[in-house]
This record gives sequence, C-alpha cells and structure tokens, in this order.
Amino acid sequence: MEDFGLYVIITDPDYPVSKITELCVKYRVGMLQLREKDVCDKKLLKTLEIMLSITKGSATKVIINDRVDLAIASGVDGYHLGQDDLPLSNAREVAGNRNLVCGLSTHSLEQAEEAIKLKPDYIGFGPVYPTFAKKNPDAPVGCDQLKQVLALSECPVVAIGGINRDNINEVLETGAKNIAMIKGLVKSANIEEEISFYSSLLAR
Ligand code: TZP
Ligand code: MG
Repeated sequence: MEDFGLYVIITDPDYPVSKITELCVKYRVGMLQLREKDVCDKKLLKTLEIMLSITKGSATKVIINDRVDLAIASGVDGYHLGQDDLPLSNAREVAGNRNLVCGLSTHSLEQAEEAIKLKPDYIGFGPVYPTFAKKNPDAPVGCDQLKQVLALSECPVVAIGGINRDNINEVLETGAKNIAMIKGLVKSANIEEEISFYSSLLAR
C-alpha cells in the first residue's frame, strides 16, 4: 500500500463522528479509524455504517480498531490489530478472500520487525512521545527508533503517540510520511483547523 498521510483516530471525540468523517473527506484524509473501547457492538456497527455512507467514493478509508468481525459486518475498508488482539494470521482466515486493509500496532523495534514479516498493509509505531489517549501506554519510542523502523519497513509506517504542532516537524524530519493522532484532532478546540493544517503538511 502507498503512504497515505494523515490518519485520524476517533476515540471519545468532542465532535460528532459524522462531522469528523465529513472533514476527513473534505481534506482528503487517507485513513480514519474508529477506536472506541467502551461502546457496544450494535452502536459500533451503526457508527461504521454512518461513516461509510459519508466516505463512499472518497479518498478516505474507514478502519475499525480491534475487530475483523465488525469490519466484515459493516463493509468498511479494513481493521487494525494491537499486540494483544487476534493474531493477524487468524484475522486473515476470518477475512477470507475479502480485500480488507490490515494494520498492526507496534511499540518497539523488535515488535516492528516481527510485524513487518507478516506483511500487513501498514504498521503503527509508537508512542513516539508520551500519550494521554491510552490507558496503559508503552514507553515512548522516540524519533531515533522511528527512523530505524522507517529504514527497515517494507510497508507504510504510521508514527503515533503524543504528536502535536510543537513536535510535528521533528517527526517529519525522520522521513515519516504517515501520522496518526487522537487528542490533537478529536479533542482540539477547532478540529477543522487541525485537520486542514496536518493534511496540508502531509499532502500526498
Ligand atoms: N497507540 C500508540 S499511542 C496511541 C495509540 C492508540 C494514542 C495516540 O493518541 P494521541 O492523543 O495522538 O497521543
Ligand atoms: Mg487493539
């Protein structure tokens, strides 16, 4: 898969999901993930259907966190798995011959090396900086390790964790082409300004 630029992740947003999705379409955001740990399946499915109705025919792919089953049930573009989720080989069996994007979270050089061998569509790597969006975040990996992972990866690498306007240039200096954010977007005072700012910085 090609680099895609900005990756918007929805966790406990301060804005309606429909509005966030519309902005992603407007600013040609490559990836939009629904990541809600405390929402029931029925609501997740409904939310994914709403997101899909907005992204249809656009440049924005919808990804569901943790759940290959909901990716299939809703018809979204793909799923994202963490270190404690269903292993990718099992998820691929469930997905069968459906053409779903699969992403893997990694939090160390070793995890990144192992994940790359599985040939996912992309890997997430982080947290690059301390993050306040995860309950039990791993230790920050920093930009030097990010650079190393970028050098060895055969698939797009998504830098994630604590990225904001103050440190984005440092992240881009590593050569990173894909950036994922939660709080800096869905908890910001003006989400349109933020999506516009980051998507133009990362324009493909
Ligand atoms: N995985 C690694 S860091 C992180 C996830 C899901 C949270 C990123 O959120 P924020 O608010 O951009 O630090
Ligand atoms: Mg997970």
